[in-house]
Amino acid sequence: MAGQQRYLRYIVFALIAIILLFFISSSSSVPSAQWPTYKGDQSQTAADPSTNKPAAPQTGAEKESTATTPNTGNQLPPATAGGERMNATFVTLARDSDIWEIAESIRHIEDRFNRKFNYDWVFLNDGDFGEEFIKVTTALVSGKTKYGKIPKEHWSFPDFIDQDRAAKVREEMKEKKIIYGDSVSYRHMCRYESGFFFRHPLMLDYEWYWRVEPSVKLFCDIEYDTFKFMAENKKKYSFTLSLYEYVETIPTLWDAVKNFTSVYPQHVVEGNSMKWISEDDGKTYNHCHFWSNFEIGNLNWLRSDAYIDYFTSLDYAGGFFYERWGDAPVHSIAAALMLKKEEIHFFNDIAYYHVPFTHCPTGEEYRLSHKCSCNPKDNFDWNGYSCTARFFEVNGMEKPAGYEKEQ
Ligand SMILES: Nc1nc2c(ncn2[C@@H]2O[C@H](COP(=O)(O)OP(=O)(O)OP(=O)(O)O)[C@@H](O)[C@H]2O)c(=O)[nH]1
Ligand SMILES: [Mg+2]
Repeated sequence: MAGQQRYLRYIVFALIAIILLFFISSSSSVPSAQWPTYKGDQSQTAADPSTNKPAAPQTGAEKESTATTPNTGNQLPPATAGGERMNATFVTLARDSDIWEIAESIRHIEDRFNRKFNYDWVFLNDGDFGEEFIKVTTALVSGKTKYGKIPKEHWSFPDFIDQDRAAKVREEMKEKKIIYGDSVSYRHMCRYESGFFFRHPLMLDYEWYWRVEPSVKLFCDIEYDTFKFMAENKKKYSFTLSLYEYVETIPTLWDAVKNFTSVYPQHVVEGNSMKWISEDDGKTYNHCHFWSNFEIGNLNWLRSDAYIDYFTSLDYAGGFFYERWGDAPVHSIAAALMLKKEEIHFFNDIAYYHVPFTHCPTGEEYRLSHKCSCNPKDNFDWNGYSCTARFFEVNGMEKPAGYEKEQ
């Protein structure tokens, strides 16, 4: 019995010794007072307690010597560009359910451009935006955010449309497997983007817009104010990608355009880009269009009598519902006929992606100095299905150096 008690005593002593050794070793290497004080949420930057300012980012050498997670924090001073701002806004048409795809687009635009310029962002919807959509997008945008509901009369069948005829067309297009051919909402969307977004009360405050869609990407830093560039260089409309439209979606669009130009010849300007959209001086349309999911443009031009007459005339022709006219050819034909050639700008320096096409700037020097992450091999510009080479030719512009390698 006495032997057992002795063993028990040894075991208790050994345990106490191990616990003491553990405490001594863990407190001797890092004095507890050196740990930064964290306030609240763990994602917050560790603050310098004397100034309450975020800790400065560490240099590479410091990182190596401390062997702790780099403490760059999320409160770096704002990298705001100086100078005047233009009267401009981003604009996005979206459903509440597009929230995360829009969040991705905003993050790209903010990181590459808007964190320096802090332009506003208008969100438009035929339905309602929920609390989460508003909370998330407001947190992501560095400018003011505004949310607008589209009035019913801008997102419904006009009374001059024969709904049975429109329904029959949708059935036929479904059978022919034409993309979005059977969709009613897609048609309202195309009509809205063609003729109404720039007249929404929230948009009336602005002169310039940059259109953004869900899940788009920017691949290069943009170091200057693109809106100011447009104004200073007398540009009214711009693009990054161009291509040929699906013929089946616009069989009579060109007839409607010709009808418009015969009624309103005064709206067609001299020195326009007819050559870009027609190979035979306007007899037929070659289906070239600017890809309008990206646009930086002038709202006053879209609100002008010329454009409104154009849209109204096309609307009465019925092709938004009896065919499936897209806002891309509608905007593009308007820009090509009602703007002077020099008023349309190709942004080679805005590296852009919307499924399935990429515009990756031609020219390695530019790509490196602007931290571009796109693969030049993905650049669509010099592909046979793009209309951008034709744009260069029609405008007498020299193609960027190195374009041959990307063909
Ligand atoms: N509020 C609202 N927005 C819509 C609706 N349909 C499309 N949109 C928006 O309109 C824009 C164009 O629609 P998309 O679905 O992207 O059309 P798309 O670019 O031709 O086709 P994708 O290849 O699918 O992107 C996007 O900004 C959409 O979020 C709709 O029914 N309601
Ligand atoms: Mg899209």
